[in-house]
Amino acid sequence: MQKRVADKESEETMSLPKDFLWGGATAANQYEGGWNECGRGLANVDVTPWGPDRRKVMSGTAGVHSLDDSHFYPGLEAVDFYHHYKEDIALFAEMGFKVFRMSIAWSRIFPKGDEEEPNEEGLRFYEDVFRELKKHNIEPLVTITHFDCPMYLITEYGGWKNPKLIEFYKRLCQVLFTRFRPYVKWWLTFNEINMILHLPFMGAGLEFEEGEDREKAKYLAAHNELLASAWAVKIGHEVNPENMIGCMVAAGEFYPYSPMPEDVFLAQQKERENLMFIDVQARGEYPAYAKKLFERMGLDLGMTPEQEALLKDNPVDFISFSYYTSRCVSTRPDAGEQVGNAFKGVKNPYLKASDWGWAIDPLGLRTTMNSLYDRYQKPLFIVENGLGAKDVPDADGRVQDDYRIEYLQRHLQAMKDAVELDGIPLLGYTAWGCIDLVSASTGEMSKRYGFIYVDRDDQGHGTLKRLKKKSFDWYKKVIATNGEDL
Ligand code: BGP
Repeated sequence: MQKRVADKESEETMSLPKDFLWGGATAANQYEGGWNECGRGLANVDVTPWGPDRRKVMSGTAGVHSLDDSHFYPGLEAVDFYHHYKEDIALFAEMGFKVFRMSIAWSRIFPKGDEEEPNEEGLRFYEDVFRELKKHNIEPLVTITHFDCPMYLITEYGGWKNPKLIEFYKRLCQVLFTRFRPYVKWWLTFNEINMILHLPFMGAGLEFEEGEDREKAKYLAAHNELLASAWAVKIGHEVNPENMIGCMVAAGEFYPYSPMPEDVFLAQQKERENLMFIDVQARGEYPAYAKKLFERMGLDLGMTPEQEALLKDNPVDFISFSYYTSRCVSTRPDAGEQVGNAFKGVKNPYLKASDWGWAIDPLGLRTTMNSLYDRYQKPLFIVENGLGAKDVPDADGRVQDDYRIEYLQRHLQAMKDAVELDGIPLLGYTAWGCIDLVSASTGEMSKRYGFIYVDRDDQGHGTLKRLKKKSFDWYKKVIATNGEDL
């Protein structure tokens, strides 16, 4: 008897939990399309062009407010989930998804952002999607905002710099939590909230004026989002105590390029930039180093005792994150080629990289999970991970994406090691861009992540037909065996 109990225990500790949430992740702005349907208003993501100007616009240094430019495709139509959701959800169900991550387009619910009443047609669209998911026993995991802000809130109010946006966001949350209570239990407040420091137009609708102190503006906007996030947790728990509400950060370790103490220190500073966000969302207060930084910057957040209590009393239920790569940093200008995207770093000589220069580092995922759990002791959820690649269908229309399978196998093994050998409580795993969608960094279709190929190119040509890639069958098997057979 004693032995049977011991065997059972080791069986349980040696595999992923039975209710592990396997699935895939998307975002409205990159997937949904239907940008001008059912009364949806214009959003920052609609006026972020692809091509050479994209970076400038995303970082808030080139204001664009109208659509008089053909460069805006393909974000506007994306891959048209708006009209294909039934077909897509059936494919996710075929793979065995337990969970599907998606986001709400804020301007579909409040077209300008500051209205008193929501747009019923927009609510109905998401209700239909949730019903369809329910039919297939798939839990929605909903990101309230994923790089998404109504354009009117930017032009009239200045984006998240303005604390009025907290009120508008609260209204959005109240509507979503109440209306979708029968369908949605899993929520994320802001996608990659730390991205605000790197891509402030995408992350917070920020545009900078000549001579404006950008650092101050970014941290102020971040503070407003952090307060809004705490409100979301509070409102979400009041509406339904069963709700599980998480924060979401762009994670990935910063490695010192060398053992030079200056490099080690720099890596720690970079790490702290990200941890500051989770500290507020999970522990309810800014870390001491952030308070000192604000002092040096001359930034007064004007925090009231009520706001302090709001943050303290409403920590998130779990910590979710995206993980694609680790970064290597150095203080030495001659340390090597600069690589990476929003987070720039030095090329890591020990790692291969994707076609976009993102270092492939499966063990880094396990390190990241350990670091996060050591610091916060909250359950984790991996809500983005995957390999962006230029997939080309063969003569039979099949994408033989063995490279993607290999990337995912190695990352899932590292994830399992973190759970099974390090004891990390992990709620689930949603592979990014489970169906091909528009890339956030390039605005193009040709950087693909999916298990499902979508016939659409960077110029907007293509039938939008969905085709299963080789990785589709592989992921189906992974889910069916609860990750035993990678
Ligand atoms: C994250 C975003 C996603 C997604 C992903 C992949 O930063 O949350 O929206 O796009 O990165 O990045 P990319 O599309 O640039 O390859």
